[in-house]
This record gives sequence, structure tokens and C-alpha cells, in this order.
Amino acid sequence: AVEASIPEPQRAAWRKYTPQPFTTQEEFEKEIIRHIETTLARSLYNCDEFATYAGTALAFRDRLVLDWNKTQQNQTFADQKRVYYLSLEFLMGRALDNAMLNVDQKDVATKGLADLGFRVEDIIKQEHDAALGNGGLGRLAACFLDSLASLNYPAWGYGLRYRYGIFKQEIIDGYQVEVPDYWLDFNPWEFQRHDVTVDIQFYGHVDRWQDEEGKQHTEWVGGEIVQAVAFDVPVPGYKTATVNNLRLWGSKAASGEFDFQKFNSGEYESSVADQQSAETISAVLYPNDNLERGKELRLKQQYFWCAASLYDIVRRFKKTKRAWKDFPNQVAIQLNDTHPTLAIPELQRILVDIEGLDWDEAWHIVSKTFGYTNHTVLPEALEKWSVPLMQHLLPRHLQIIYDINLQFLQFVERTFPKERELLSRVSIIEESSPKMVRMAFLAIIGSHKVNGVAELHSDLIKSTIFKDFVKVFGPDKFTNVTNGITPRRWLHQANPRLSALIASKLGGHEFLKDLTQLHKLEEWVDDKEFRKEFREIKYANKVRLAKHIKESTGITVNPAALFDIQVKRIHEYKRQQLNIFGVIHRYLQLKAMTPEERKKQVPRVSIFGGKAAPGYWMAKTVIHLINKVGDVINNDQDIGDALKVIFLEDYNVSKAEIICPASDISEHISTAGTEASGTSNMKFVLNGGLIIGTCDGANIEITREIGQENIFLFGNLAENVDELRHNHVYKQYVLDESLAKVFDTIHSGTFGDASSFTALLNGIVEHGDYYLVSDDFDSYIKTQSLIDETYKNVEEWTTKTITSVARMGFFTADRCIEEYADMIWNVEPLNPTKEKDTV
Ligand code: T68
Repeated sequence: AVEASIPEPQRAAWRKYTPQPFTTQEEFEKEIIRHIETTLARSLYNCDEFATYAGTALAFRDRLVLDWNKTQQNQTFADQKRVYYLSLEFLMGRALDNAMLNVDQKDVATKGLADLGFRVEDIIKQEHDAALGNGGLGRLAACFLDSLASLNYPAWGYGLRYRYGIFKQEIIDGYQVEVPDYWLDFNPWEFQRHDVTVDIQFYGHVDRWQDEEGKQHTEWVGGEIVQAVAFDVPVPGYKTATVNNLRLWGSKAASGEFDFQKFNSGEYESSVADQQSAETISAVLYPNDNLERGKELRLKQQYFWCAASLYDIVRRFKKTKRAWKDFPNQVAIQLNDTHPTLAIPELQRILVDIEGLDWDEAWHIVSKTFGYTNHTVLPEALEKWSVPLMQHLLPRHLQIIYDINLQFLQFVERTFPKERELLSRVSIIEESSPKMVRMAFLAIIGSHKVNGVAELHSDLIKSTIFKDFVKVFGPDKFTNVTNGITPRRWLHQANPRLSALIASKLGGHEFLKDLTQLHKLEEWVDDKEFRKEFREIKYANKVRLAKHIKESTGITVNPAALFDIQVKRIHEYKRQQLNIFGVIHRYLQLKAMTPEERKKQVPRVSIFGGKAAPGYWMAKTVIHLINKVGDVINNDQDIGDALKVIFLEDYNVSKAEIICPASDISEHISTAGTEASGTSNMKFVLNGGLIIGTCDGANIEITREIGQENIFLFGNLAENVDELRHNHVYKQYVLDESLAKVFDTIHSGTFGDASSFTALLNGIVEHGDYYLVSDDFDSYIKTQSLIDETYKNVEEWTTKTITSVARMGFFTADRCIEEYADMIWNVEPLNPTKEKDTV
């Protein structure tokens, strides 16, 4: 209808004057200079790297925007089912390099920039990371957006536009110091939609009344209003005209009469204060991963974002004039963890209170619309909100949650009449004091599918935390989608030489769209020239990382040494402490050797990186220990190049792009059963590194794909963890001998004031060793020795790494998206080339 309403002369003008994207180097240079001169008001005489970055980004942005507009028009006209990915975190990293590669114009840009006197790498480095996430969960959302666009799915991401992303980490005297990440100084990738705003209500109370026909009405009234403003970010697919939308909501004071009254009555300052208080909702990303703290502002963020997103989705649906029962056929909403669970009662509220549907009809629609992805079994990470807090902030939603719970418990009682205990176990409301709303239970009850993120994890949620729900709903409601990564960013962009080498053997870069094609590399595994080039690329990537290490720490490392890397959030369950204890063990062994013996050892660089949540003292202690151990070892003349210990400051997406291609070994050593999946394990293997890991998360499936001869697994299995923990607490436990020596060394003050580390060591020796560091230590160091032995045999190592790369096809995020699309969303791609011109 909209399409038909535009008169022909208007269309003709548009057809004639729609801007055309640059295609040649000349056109590109012209665009950059135009933007630098007119958009930025700079000139040849003050055109530094930053201005050049800005001009380049704007030139590429123009290209994206043209396809973005067309994609959105196509999707509207096609009127088919869309996917909405709701995530409080999108860890996008930098956009420019990705945009250049996705539109296949990096060569043009490289040459054009050289003409203007700049190197493309220097220009790319000017961009600030978009760091709106903590770790794996946020990065997964970003990889999924890349795959959704690359596979042409009509899909939107919805998130929050934090003014401060994850903090920047500085290491001062070996301690983590947090610095705010104000990243919006210059962000060419977002478009504020001044016309897309939603008023969001908080607090207030619920009114009930009857109309003339006797119909009951419920209405949420009073309270405060905060305005949500849309900021849109284009998400380009790889070598396709599809550019999807990521909509991030910013908060501001509602422009209601309220403010003006205050303003006019002279309360200027307090009206500004109101505005600032509204703006705090989207001010800062909470920096905890795998931990919930129950803060009111966090709940406000969650509701603000869910309500704005649903209003937007419902508004779009209503334009189609379809019946409500069609809603789940047009809309699939995926909940990235429980953070967006309030979307469930919010949609129910919209349908019942505002649209006037009856409860059952509405609930049928709601529960067919949502899917829920779980990312953790750690009890401290499972979200619960106190009933009094929810009553205060969202009184109507609490009622709806109680009603959902009532209906659900009645169903459970009918189905399992004799099981009284079951009712309290599956109730959304935990009968504690205060009472708590268990968000995961609400998410399960309000969704049609629940998935874990790796096979072991999906099995574990069914047999532990959600066991009762398998009984209530049957096993088919629960499924697995093993995580994946986008090979565009994590191979092609991060490791262009390896991508080019692979392309030269596979006949082009098609494998980036179908990663299973990598298997054909196995035909080249014995090819001498190929093996040599493969090794040269790894070496060059290690040189690049060594240069970064030198620049950021001042320490010189030998690129010929074995690079052993563990980069991820610092968390006890991820066991960076196991790694650093292993490093100390190695140090003690080296110290005990003669210089001749020492020379025969495989030199190693142990590299750590990752942020600790600001309030997580144990994690901060681990960072401190790593830095202190580094200070001692790196300055020990006896040791020299045999061992170096590096802590890389401020690990983030753009640093990961330098780090992942440079490993020989990376460490994924969580206590079995605790890491839901892990995704950096995939990045490292795809870039020609091997893994030391526990039988946990996706490590297990990586082993299945690449073969157990190509991975260094160690440690106890998930099935034994409960018993081992029990032993620590109830039986006499003797600490492993080599670990005891490591602890003695720390206690002796070798790494500075030992009292800084007593809590860390006592947690293991005296307080039950919850993460089983001592149980796995012996097996860990033996496996490390095996790694040294294997590394000495260059040919064997080369074969393992090439074979592993060839077998990593399964771990593309494209496969994940296809699985979600088939099993959970029931959506089809929309091929941009088949759509008629939208003008
Ligand atoms: C991670 N979770 C899992 N959480 O730990 C990891 N949590 O195993 C998995 O590979 C990844 O998700 C993707 O599935 C997180 O990263 C968080 O960051 C987080 C943030 C806020 C609250 C709780």
C-alpha cells in the first residue's frame, strides 16, 4: 500500500538522483576528501590520521547506508517473518576494517589511502572499539549479527546504547585499575532516529475497572516516564547487499509538561537533574560476567530496553494489519540469556491490557514467539529479582508474573497430582525472604524452545538446573545449538595472510561463506611449500604480537618461543590460577637446571589477558599474582628467554584480532562442567594454534571434529566433579606435591608480600578447592610437558595445526544461525538480488 502511494514523478526523481556507491580508487579518494573538507571541515593542512579515519569511515558508511535503506525496504515489502535478537550486550569491536572487507573494497581503500599518504593499518587503528559487552555472550551476539546479515536473514538486533562500554583496564603496580570507556566522542556508525521514540513507564500502580458491557480492564497508571530514543547501526553481511539493523536505545527525560512546569516555575536546576537521572538508565554497562547483583538500575535497564523494543516490534507488526494470531508467524524473538525475560510479561501486558485480547489467547501468542538461550549453569549467575523491588518498579508486571505462575502451577498440579514438592521447585517465585522471581524459570515457561550453547552444557541444563522442567514440558522443548564464530572477522580480517593462503588452495574465498569447505585443505597437508607458508604466516603473526607486547609492556619476547595464551575474563572457574601455578612450577624446574640443561628446554612465552569484574577480589588477586610472577621471572638472569610471563592490558575485540592468530597453544582449562561453551577456543584453532583444555564446553566437540590426537586434553571429567568436591570437604585431602612446592614459593615471599595471596591459596588448601585446581594440577603439568615434547617436532606440530584448521568448518556462526532458523525461529532468508528495485 505504501509502495503504491508514491506518485511517479517523485519516483522518477529518486531513480535519477539516488547516490551511487564508489567503485574505483579515484571515486573513493574523491569521497574521502569531500568528507574531510565538508563533513568534518578540515583541510589538507590539518588532515591527520584521525581525520583520515573519519573521512574513510564516512565514505564506507555511505556505501553501507545505500544498501541498508534498500534492505529495510525489501524486508518491509516482502512482509515475511523476521527475527529479533534481544541482547543486553553487543561486543562489536571496530567496524571499518569489517566494512571494507564485507563490501570487498579493502584493496581500493588501501591504495587510495596510500595515495593520500597513509597506511591502511594506521587508519584502522584510529577507531575506538564498540565495547558494549563483557565477554563471550556479547561477542556471540555480534558474531550472530554478522552471520544473519551474511546469510540474508531479515533480522534486527535490539540492545542498549551505553554511553560507557566495558571499562578500560590499566595495570598499575601489578593491580587492575578501571578507567571509564567513553566511546561516543566520534561514532560515525550510528544514526539517531529523532522520530523513533517510546515513552517508558516506571513505578506507579495498577487500576482495575469495569466498562458498561461488564468487561474487566486493568491499567498501569502513574509513576515516571523516561523516553527511549532509537540509535540505528548498519550491520553489513559479507559480499551481499543485505545490511541489517542493530537498534540501540538511549534514554532521556521525557519531554512532558512536567519538565516545563518545573522550568517555568524557576526550578531549572531540578528539571536538569531529572534529565540526568533519566539519562543514567543507559549510561553504563554492568561489568560483571557470570554474576548477578540485583541492582535496581540494572532492572530498570532491562525493562527500559525490553519495553522499547517490544513497542517497536508491535508497532511494525500492526502496520501489516494482520490478525494477532499471526504474530508468531511474523515475529521470532530470541532472548540472549535471561536479561530480556521481562519481554515476556511485557508482551502479555500489551496484548491483554492495551489490545484487549483475553488471557489465554494472548499467552498462546507470547509463548510461541519467544526462544530462550541459556549461557551458564553457575548458580551465582542465575538471575533472580526480589519481589518487593519488582512490585515497586513494575507493579503490573509482577501481577502478570504471578498470574503466569498460577496458571503454570495449576497445570503442573493437574499433570503430576501426587508431587507436592515439584510445585515449589518449579515455581517462578522462590519462597525465600524476600521472595524472589526466578527469571530463568519465567523464560522457560514463556518460550517455545530453550537451548544451551554446547552439547555438554545443553545436557547439563537438562539434568541439573532445569531437570524438573524437562519432566513438566518433555525433553523436546530443550535443544542444543553449539556456539560458533564468524570466520569473516576471526580469520579473514584478523589473519589476512592465512585467509589468502587458504583461498589460493581452495580456489577463492568462497569458504568464508561455507566454512565446511576447509576440509579440502587436508589434501594439502603434506605439501611442502604449503606447510612452509603456513608456518611462515604463524611466525609473522607471532612477530606482530611480539611487537604489540614490546609497545605495551616494554618486554622483548622471542617470536621463536612457544606462545602459550590464555585470554578471557578473569574468573575462578576459568582457572587462570591453575595456569599461573603451572608457570611457577616451570620456573622452579628451570631454576633447578644447569644452564646447559636450560638451553635444551623449549622456550615459552606465557601470555595472559582479561578483565576482572571491579568488585571481584579473588579475580583481582589472580591478576596481581600473574603480574608479580612476571616481574620476578622476566628479570631473572638465569632464565632469560626460557620463560617470559606477560599480562596484556585491556584485552578487547581489537586486541583479540592480533592475539588469536599468534598462539601455538591456547588455554581453555575451566573446571569440567562450568564453561558453557567458550568461543575463543574456536578462534585459536581456526588460526592454526593448538589447545590445552579440559573436557568442558565446546572443547569436547572441537575434539570430536579435529581428532583427539590434535588436542591436549587433561583433568577430571564433569561427571566426577561433585564427588571430588565432596572429598575435599569430608575426607582427608593431601595436596599434590608439586603444587605444595609452588605454594611454598609464594608463601616465602618470592613474588612479593605473601599475605596478598593467602586468600587465594587458602581457598584451595583449606576451603574445599571448589574449582578443583589441586585435583587437576598434576595432569595439567604433565600435559604441558607433553606439549613441549610435541612442539620440538616441527613437522608433527605442523601436521596437527593444518589438520585442525581443515576440520573447523563446523564452528562457523553461519551453522548456528541456520540451526536457530530451522529449529527455533522458522524463518527464511530473503535474497536481496531477487527483490525488485524498491524505487
Ligand atoms: C558466556 N557467558 C559463557 N556471560 O561463559 C561462555 N553473564 O561459556 C559462552 O561461550 C558464551 O557466554 C557464549 O555462549 C558470558 O559471557 C556474560 O558475559 C554475562 C554478562 C552479564 C551477566 C551474566
